[in-house]
Amino acid sequence: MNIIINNRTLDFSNPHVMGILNVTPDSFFDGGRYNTINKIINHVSSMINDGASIIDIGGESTRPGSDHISVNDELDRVIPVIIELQKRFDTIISVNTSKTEVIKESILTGVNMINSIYPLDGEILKLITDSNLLVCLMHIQGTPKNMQVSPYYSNLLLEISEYFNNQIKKYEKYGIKRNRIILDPGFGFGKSLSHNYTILSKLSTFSKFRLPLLVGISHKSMITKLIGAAKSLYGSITCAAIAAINGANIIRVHDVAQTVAALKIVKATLAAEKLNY
Ligand code: PT1
Repeated sequence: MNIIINNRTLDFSNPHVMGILNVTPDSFFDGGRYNTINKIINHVSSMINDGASIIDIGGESTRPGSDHISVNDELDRVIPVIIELQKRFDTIISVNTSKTEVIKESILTGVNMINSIYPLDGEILKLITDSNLLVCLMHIQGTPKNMQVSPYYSNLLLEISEYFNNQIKKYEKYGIKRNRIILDPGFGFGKSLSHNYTILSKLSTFSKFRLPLLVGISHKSMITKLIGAAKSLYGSITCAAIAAINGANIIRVHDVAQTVAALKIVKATLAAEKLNY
C-alpha cells in the first residue's frame, strides 16, 4: 500500500511515525512545553531527525473533559506554526483540528493532511477533495467533554466498522478518493479501558478496509491506569509495538526516537516470520 502526497510517496510496507506537536497551553501530556517558535522548531527538527515522517500540529486539546477554544485562538496558535515548519522542513504536515475555519486556512497555507477527531461534512469535504489532501477519519463516541462518562457498545468492533463504512461512503460521495482516507479507531474517544484493549488486540479486523490505519495511544489513560504516569513511556512504546504487529500503519506519538527503535525490532520480527528455515 502506497500513498502519494505532495510528490512524496508514503510506503506502508513499514509503519510510519507521526510526531505530535502540541501548541496548546493545556494538552494532557506536554501542554505548554512548546510555546515559542524556537522551541517548536527545535522539537520538530529532532522528531524528523529521529524518524518521524508526519508532524501533527494541534492547537486545541481533545483529551477527555477538555473544553473548546475559540476559532481565533486556534488560528493564532496553529497557522503561524504551519508556515514556519513549511519554510524549514520537507515533511508531511498534518493539522489536528475540527474547525471549518482552521481547516480552510490550513489548506490555503498548504498543509498535507487533515486530522479531525470528528467526521467532516459538506463544504469542507469538497475543499479537501479539490486540494487532494489526506484525511484521517477517526471513530469517536460522544464529544471530548462527555465521551468518557459511560461509553457503551453492544458490539464494539462491529460498530466501529459500521461507522467507518458509513463515513467512507459519505466522504466518497463528496469526491474524496478512497486512497486519500486514513482510518483511526480513536483510542480513548468514548472507550472504556477494556474497549481500548479490545481494539488494540483486534486491530487487524480493520485491515479489511484496505486503508492505512492510524493509532494514537501515546501516554493515554489506558496506559497510565495500568502502570501510572511516571512509567507511561514504557507502556506507550509497548502499545506502539503491539499496534504495529497488529497492522497499524501510522503511529501517533510524543516520543519519536523511542518508538522508531521499537518499530525496528517489530520489523525484524515480522521479516523473520516470513522466512522458512
Ligand atoms: C488519536 C488522537 C488524535 N488522540 C488521532 N488524533 C488525541 N487521529 C488527539 C486519555 O484517555 O488517537 N488519533 N488527536 C488525544 N486525545 C486523547 C484521548 C488524549 C484520550 C488522552 C486520552 O488519556
